[in-house]
Formats: sequence, structure tokens, C-alpha cells
Amino acid sequence: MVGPLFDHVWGEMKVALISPYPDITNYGLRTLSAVLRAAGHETVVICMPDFAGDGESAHTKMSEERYSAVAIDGMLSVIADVDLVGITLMTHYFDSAKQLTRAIHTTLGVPVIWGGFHPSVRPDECIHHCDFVAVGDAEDLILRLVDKLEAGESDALHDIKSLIWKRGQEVIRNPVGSLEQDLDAYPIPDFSNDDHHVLFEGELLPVTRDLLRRYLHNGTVSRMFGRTGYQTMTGRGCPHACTYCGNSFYRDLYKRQRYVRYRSVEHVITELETVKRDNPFIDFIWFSDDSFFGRPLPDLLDFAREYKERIGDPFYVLGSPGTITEEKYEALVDAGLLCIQMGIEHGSPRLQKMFKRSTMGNDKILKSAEVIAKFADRTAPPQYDVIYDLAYETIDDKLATLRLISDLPKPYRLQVFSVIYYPGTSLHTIAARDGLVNDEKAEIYDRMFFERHDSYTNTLLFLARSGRFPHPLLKALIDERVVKVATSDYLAPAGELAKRTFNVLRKVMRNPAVERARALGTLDKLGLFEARLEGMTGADAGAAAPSAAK
Ligand code: B12
Ligand code: SF4
Repeated sequence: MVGPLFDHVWGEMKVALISPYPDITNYGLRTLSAVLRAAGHETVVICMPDFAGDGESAHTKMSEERYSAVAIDGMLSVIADVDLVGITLMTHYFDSAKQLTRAIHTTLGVPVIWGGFHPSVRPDECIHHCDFVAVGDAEDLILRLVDKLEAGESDALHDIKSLIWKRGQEVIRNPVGSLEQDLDAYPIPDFSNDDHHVLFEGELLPVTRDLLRRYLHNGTVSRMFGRTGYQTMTGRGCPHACTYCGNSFYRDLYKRQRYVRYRSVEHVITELETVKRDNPFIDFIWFSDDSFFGRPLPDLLDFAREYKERIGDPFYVLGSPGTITEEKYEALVDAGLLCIQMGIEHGSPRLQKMFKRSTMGNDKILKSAEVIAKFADRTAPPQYDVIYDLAYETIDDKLATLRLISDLPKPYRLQVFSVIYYPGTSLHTIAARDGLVNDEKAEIYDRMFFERHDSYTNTLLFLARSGRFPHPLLKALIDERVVKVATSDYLAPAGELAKRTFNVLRKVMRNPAVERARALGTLDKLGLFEARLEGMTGADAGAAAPSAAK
């Protein structure tokens, strides 16, 4: 869609920034808002939680029309006077972004820029649905674009690095820009609530402190601990390039540039002090750095000291095997580390090689897990991530993962992800080459990681998730002879019955809508919500999901 861009009369710029994610933390988008505001522009921040992307298959289906007409109208009225709209998206939110963009183009006729992981890896696909695409980090890009548009130079955007844009029917791909090496140059994310809006009860409402508190309490990680968490990142990038992960794409995109960058300890702590002062209900910090433990030791010890003294809230980090040393871990526990999430991913050396994780093999995983276990009495059980359901796995590979799990020191919890070959990753390239990607919409865009295939080994994996399954029993159940009997055709009917019973129990015990309503403090309205979902299409249900929350 090119027309609206060139019909628009440019003047002082006001930019709307929209996120479809269920989790409203949105570090990247809020940083862009802060950057624009610091440069004197106006922004409107809109969170439109789209629960179809959050594992709510019991209630919602992926659909081309994810939002209700009421939600779309609410969004349009809030942004009626803006000059540019930005939408952030991961692959699963492609349809949400398309629906929002269609409505904006048709009704308001202002240009729309897409950014985030999906547009970065698939700019050519995305540019057909919007007017501009930002590839990779975009703080500099958005400022320069806004300046150019303000100056009425919408057809002379060649010097804006990493921008994909259109002139007439022609798509122009500008070269990739340089990564900012001094992350302290960026302001802290915009959590001002000033002209911020959120989709709540199916309606777009101004964000109040109370609404922000409820949504942060409902955040992906905070919800697990019953806390009200603030998410941030103390650095960007990862030293690894696992083949299923977005970092494999970015490392390639920014080759020959320093990719792993850290903010200074002072910059991070000042951000946390500021945000906590403005929002005293925050009682938990969630660092989503890809490589928190990659920080040099003196720096990490400095962080731990300052954090303990000036912040003190329990916190959550991610770490990869091999980077977790006892000295670093102890310092963080002493500073308030509540829980660590670590990717163990696979137990088979063959698959570890395919994932480019041979340097994070079973010896390193178990060593790191032992360090973590030493502090079990002062922390919550660690979360270990596992990837499964790969077409490349043999039964021996699957058993290798279960064997590794049976060797892990307790306590722990597993987060299990049925593999999705995300576009842009090297695993996607390999899988596509091998004919494993046939219908991208069904197999990637609209498929969530919890949609598992049923098998004996997957059942064991799910039983092991809580970390409470007795290891001797797990070891017995993966013994070669037992596996042979359990997977034989004779036992198939019994297996089918067990599977159905297990699925019913699972649905009864874990209802994401109930969990969310509980976290938002709106459980009493859930009956009404469930009733309203009866007979709804996926689209209605997706947009109505926040109605659990009144
Ligand atoms: C934190 C995080 C989350 C958080 C918070 C998400 C949120 N609401 O912000 C949680 C845990 C909820 C989450 C969930 C999921 N995540 Co996640 N997540 C991340 C992570 C680790 C960091 C994101 C981040 O803040 N980066 C730092 C900021 C600065 O970068 P950024 O967000 O990319 O933003 C910059 C640019 O992209 C650009 N930009 C971004 N938006 C826009 C918009 C406009 C208009 C413009 C111009 C530019 C622009 O400018 C920003 C500033 O430079 C990334 C990995 C990564 N390192 O990026 C994965 C990542 C984004 N997640 C991923 C995935 C797959 C998921 C899940 C679908 C499933 C899963 N396996 O976890 C779920 C989604 C469901 C849901 N509930 O939302 C994938 C995306 C792959 C894809 N093709 O879509 C990534 C890349 C990790 C990976 N596996 O490779 N995630
Ligand atoms: S260690 Fe984690 S964040 Fe880093 S590349 Fe591998 S999967 Fe991605």
C-alpha cells in the first residue's frame, strides 16, 4: 500500500507505537517511544494484547481477523491525529499486524512502519502490507525517518540505514546500519503512562497505574512467581548463534560488528530506581538478556553489589551452560536472584551439533546445573528449556534428552518447546532444504510451541516437567527393553486411552484464561467471559479475551 503515504500532509510529528503482544512489557517498542520523546516528538503507546499468540488454544484460534471491530475502532480513535504508526511483531503476530495496518490505511490514510524480529527477517514479505520496514535495531532509523517525513522528504530516504521503503511501485532496500556500541546513549524505556493505552475488557483504555500494575502482575514471568515484575535488558546480543534462535540471524546481519554489548551498571540501576520510584508496586525484576552471565566478572560483581544496595528486589535472569560459574552465581544469589532460566535444549550430542551447541554439551549443562543446585535453599527451582519434536530426532536422540534430565540435580522445572522453524534462523534454512517446511502459515506462523506430537517419549518429557518425577523411575522407563515394549503396536490402544485421559486432565488443570484472570484480579468475571466465548469465532475470541479482566 503506497497511496496513503504520499497523500499525507507532513507537519509536526506524532507517532503511534503499537504492540500486539500479550505481555505488555515491550522493551524495544518502549525504548523507541523514549527516543522519540527525548528528541521532542509526541508518541502514543498502544498495547493490544492478542491472546491468540499466547497459547490459549482452548479459547482462541489463529485467524486473519484477530481483533473485534470495537477494538479496532478504539485503536483508530486514539490515533486519529497521528502522522505515522509503528507496529512491532514477531512471526506469530503477522496476521494481527496486517489487520491493524489494513484498518489504519483504510480509515486514517497514514503510513505504517513495521519493525521487530519478523519484519527484520522477512522484510520483503512485510513491505507488501505496510509502507516502511525497519530491519534490526531501529532507534536511529525511527528518528531519521521522522525527521525526513517532517521535512517533507518522503521520497528521499536512501540514506536511512536499515530501512526498506517504497517509491511508487519500487521497493528500495537501504544497506544495513551500524549497531550502537554505547547502549547508555539510549534513554530508559517509556513507562510514563502518558498517552499510553491498553486493550482491556475488549476496549482500549488509557493506562492507569492500577492497570499497569495488573498487567505487570500478569506478565509471562511475573505470573509464575505471583509478583509484579518489571522487564528490562542490561545488554543486547549473545555470544552464541544457536541455529534455532534469532541470534543466528542477527549475528549474520551484523557480521564484522561487535554484536554483544552491555549497558553500564550505573545506567541499569538508575533505570530501575526511576521505574520503581514511579511505580512502587514493582517488587520483582526480570532481566531478559540473552547473555546475562557473559558480562565480565568484575562488572557482574559490581552489578550484584549495586543491585543489592539500591534495588534489592528478587530477580530473574537467563543463562547459558558454560557461562555460569559459582563465583558469578553466588554473587547474584546474594543480590537477590530468585530464579534462573537456562537452555539445556537437547541431550543428544548429534542434535547439539545441529543446534551449534556442542560447546554447551551435557558435561557443561550438568556442571552448571550443579552450581545452581548448590543454592537451591536460597532460590526458586531453576527453569530448564528443552526443545523436542524435531523431525531429525531418532528414538535414541529423544532418549538421550530424557537421560540427561534424569541426571539433573533436583529441584528444577522444565519448559518444553515443540520446535518451530522460525524464518531467518539457520535451522529454518536446513529444514526448508530438507523438505520439512511445507505450509509455513500452518507450521510456523500459526503454530505454537506447546502443540506437541503424541509419543511415548513426549509423555515422559511432560511427566518430568515438574521436576518431581522420581529419577530412578524415569531411568527405568527409558531402559531399552521397556521402551521397546511401550512403543510396540500391542500397546497402542492402551496408549491412546492414556493419552486422552491425560489431555482431559491437562485441560481441566491448566486453563490459561483462568490463570490470567486470577493474575489480573478479575476471576469473578470469568464465568461471564467463558459464556461469551461460546460460539465465537477465533477472531471474536482473540479480541474478547481481555474481557476476563474486569
Ligand atoms: C523478551 C522476549 C520475550 C518476552 C517479552 C516479549 C515482549 N512483550 O516484549 C516474552 C517472554 C513474553 C517473549 C515471548 C515470546 N517470544 Co520472545 N523474545 C524476547 C527476547 C529475548 C528479547 C526481546 C527484546 O526486548 N529485545 C531487545 C530489543 C531492544 O530489541 P527488539 O525487541 O528486537 O526491538 C528493536 C528492533 O527490533 C526494532 N523494533 C522492534 N519493534 C519495532 C517497531 C517499530 C515500529 C520499529 C520501527 C522498530 C521496531 O527496534 C527496537 C529497538 O532497537 C527476544 C530475543 C532477542 N534477543 O531479541 C525473543 C524473541 C523475540 N522471542 C521469540 C519468540 C518465538 C517468542 C514466543 C513466540 C515463544 C517463545 N518461544 O518464547 C513468545 C511469544 C508469545 C508472547 N506471549 O508474547 C523469538 C521471535 C522469533 C520470531 N520469528 O518471531 C525471539 C527473537 C527469540 C528467538 N527464539 O529467537 N519473548
Ligand atoms: S544461547 Fe540462547 S540466546 Fe544465545 S544464541 Fe543460543 S538460544 Fe539464542
